[in-house]
Amino acid sequence: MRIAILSYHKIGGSGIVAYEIGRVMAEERGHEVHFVGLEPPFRLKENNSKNLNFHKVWVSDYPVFNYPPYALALVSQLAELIRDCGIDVIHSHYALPHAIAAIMAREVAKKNVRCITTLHGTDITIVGAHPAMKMITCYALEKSDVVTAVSDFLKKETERIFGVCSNEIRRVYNFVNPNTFHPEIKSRKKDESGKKVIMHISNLRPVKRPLDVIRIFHKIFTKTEIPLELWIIGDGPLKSEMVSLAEELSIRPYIKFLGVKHPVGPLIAQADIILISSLTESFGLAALEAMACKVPVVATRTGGLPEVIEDGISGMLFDVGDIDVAADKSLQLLTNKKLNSCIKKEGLHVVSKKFNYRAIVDEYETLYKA
Ligand code: GMT
Repeated sequence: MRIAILSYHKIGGSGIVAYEIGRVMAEERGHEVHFVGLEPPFRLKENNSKNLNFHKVWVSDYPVFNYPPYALALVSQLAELIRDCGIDVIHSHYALPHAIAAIMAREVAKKNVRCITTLHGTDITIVGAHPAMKMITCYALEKSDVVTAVSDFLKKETERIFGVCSNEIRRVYNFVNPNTFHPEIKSRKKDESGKKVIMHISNLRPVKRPLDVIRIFHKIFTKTEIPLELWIIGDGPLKSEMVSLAEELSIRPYIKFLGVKHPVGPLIAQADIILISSLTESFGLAALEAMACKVPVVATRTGGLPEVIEDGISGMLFDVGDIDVAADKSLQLLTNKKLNSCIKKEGLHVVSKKFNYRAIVDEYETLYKA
């Protein structure tokens, strides 16, 4: 098959998942994959597989436009690709504008191309649900041949927001690349002083509640003698507020802001705990990445995270904003060796069973062919 994959190919869960689906389709299944977007998937640089291609969307910045017309340029250039390369399937990640662009490009090219749309979260819960965007998002859901959502939570949320549409939404979970995320991927040895590293990875936006991470770390810090450090991976609008709060709580010297990192697997594998404090997460890919590296996760009981983590079995959950419980559960993981090792083991087991990458790619391949 010739498959076009549309996504925001920058650092972010949906771009990573889109790239990994394309990579497996090309490398392991022999399909011809064409990524289309404003920038190439960042992991594509390390891959020279002959079946993987990237097509940059060229957008006019002619001054008459208040905003460069990305969606229109994408439709036109995708229609060309359908015509020139004989695309069979377009897999759109992030509904807006990708699902609409796919449907329009199929019309423009006048070809019978299968349109698969994968919903990732904020494309539905924030952007698509906005009254100004609701009708076009609903149209995209109706006109796609198949719509998938990355968790049962997101499937139900989409049905609640848009009502039951003629297209049944299928839940297809996310997965991680086991070559990129595994326990032996550490790039440095753990600190010999016995120091424990608590890590948070996100784009530091309000939905991630990164100030809670500082508060939770502070609480743990005041309750134990164990030497601790907090490593923040990623960057975003709340970074300065995090620094101020850390200074106010006198814990700034124990916090490292490492910025955006790539590859992130070797860093994750060095952590003793991954802390996720989000208000909502349709899936929480960072949790699965940590579990694949055998690092225990302490995360909020919200959105799709309870589908990824079973509390006390494959990780720890706490209610959004409950700093005390998050700190207590983190301390249990730092001090109770048996619990720590059971949770790590079960986390890794879940990654290879419930979120098995081959089984998930099989599901997508079947949907491409149906
Ligand atoms: O808004 C974000 O957090 C980014 C967004 C994306 O497009 O990458 O993440 C969403 O998709 C990821 C991959 O499916 C999920 O792991 C994240 O949970 C989801 N984010 C939210 O629902 C907030």
